[in-house]
Amino acid sequence: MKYIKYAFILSLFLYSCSKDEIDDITIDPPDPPVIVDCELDYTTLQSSYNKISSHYQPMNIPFVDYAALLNTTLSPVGLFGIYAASGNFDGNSDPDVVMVTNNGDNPSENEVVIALDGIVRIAFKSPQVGTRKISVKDLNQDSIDDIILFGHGPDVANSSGDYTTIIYMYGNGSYKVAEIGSVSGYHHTGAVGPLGINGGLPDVLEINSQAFTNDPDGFVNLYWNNGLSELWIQDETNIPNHWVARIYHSELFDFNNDGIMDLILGGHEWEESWMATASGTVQWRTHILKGLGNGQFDIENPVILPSIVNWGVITDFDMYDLDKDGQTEIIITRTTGKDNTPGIPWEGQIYDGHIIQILKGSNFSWYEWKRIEQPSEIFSNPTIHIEWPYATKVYDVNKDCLLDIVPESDKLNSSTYASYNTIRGLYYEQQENGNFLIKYKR
Ligand SMILES: [Ca+2]
Ligand SMILES: [Ca+2]
Ligand SMILES: [Ca+2]
Ligand SMILES: [Ca+2]
Repeated sequence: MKYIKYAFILSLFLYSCSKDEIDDITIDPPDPPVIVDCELDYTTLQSSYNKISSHYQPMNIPFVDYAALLNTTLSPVGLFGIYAASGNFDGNSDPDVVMVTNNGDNPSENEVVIALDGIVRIAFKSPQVGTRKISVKDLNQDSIDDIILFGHGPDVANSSGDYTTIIYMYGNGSYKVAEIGSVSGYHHTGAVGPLGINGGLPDVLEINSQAFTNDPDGFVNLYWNNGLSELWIQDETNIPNHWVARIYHSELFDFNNDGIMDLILGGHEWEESWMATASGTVQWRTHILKGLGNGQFDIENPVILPSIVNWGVITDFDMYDLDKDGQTEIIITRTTGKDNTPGIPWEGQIYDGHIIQILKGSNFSWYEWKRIEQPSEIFSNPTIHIEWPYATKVYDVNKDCLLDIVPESDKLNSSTYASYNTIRGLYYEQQENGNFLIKYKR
């Protein structure tokens, strides 16, 4: 009886409504099925041995506005850059970030700033004049990442250089800064991983690309980890100083899964006339040196990787199985460069734009699989050039569990850097068919 009464009242109500109002109260179609985001576990993307290399960075997060974290505004004029790396610097599962400013115009203002769980907690004057690479690895086996700074000092010929420096992080926001390098040098790059000197602990390899001038018979330095004592012993590899005269980027990675770290190297991929008469071989080609263990590498048989004409400046290496076929791909980030170009941004000539080259292969046999081309406006827009992506990130941006490629730079990430507004959020989104599409995360 009660229901009949309600039905009667409802029918009166419906009768009193116009047709439009009746449409308004019709029942909506059922919701489309909810698509659940796919969450990649970044710790599963590398083999257990390659997790001991500083290439392994499961806490990487893209699109961080480093300039905003530092409360600074980047300028298109002058020599100021922010170098950054992610890690676990406080022992919890939220990503932390370390930033080091490299102010070529006023190096005394360089600082190290560490944000824990997104909040700036540590800031101090940088011990380096020209930090150029930050590696992250737990060096003292306390399950908290430590920070390794490679610096080249003033970015000039015959540079006074920088000492390789470690920032030990102790988890409660406390830290210790230690210069481990015994040689101040033009360390544009370096890498951290077990070199087989003292068991499986990560060692530090620093690459001084100017060392061949004052130490032409010398070899690339390494520092082996004496473990929990945080003591470092200087040693050397068998890589001659001349060999790395044009090497500005490097990573340790076991390409052939033999449990010995191999070394991928690149920088300026062109031959200059002086090299022909140099007292040692300058290996200007992008290449892999097979690791032989005990800090030694197979110099006699470098694995030469495919070059790209006029895109000869290497800015980053990444190794991931992008297409889930069980084989690692090598992702090489490049910007423009060739012989006889001025060393400043020069439209279309040097340090202008980027290209992502992806190699397929296995062990020590590699071929170019594909190139990812930048949006055309990067080349046509004269205000976008030198801020090349020095830290490309491989990351699943759109949460479909396919790895995407994010070409990052301090300026591209900075919301206040107006000249880059049109390309901010740029990434290359992997599709099911293995192609990468230009996309923008807004
Ligand atoms: Ca954290
Ligand atoms: Ca540690
Ligand atoms: Ca190997
Ligand atoms: Ca693959």
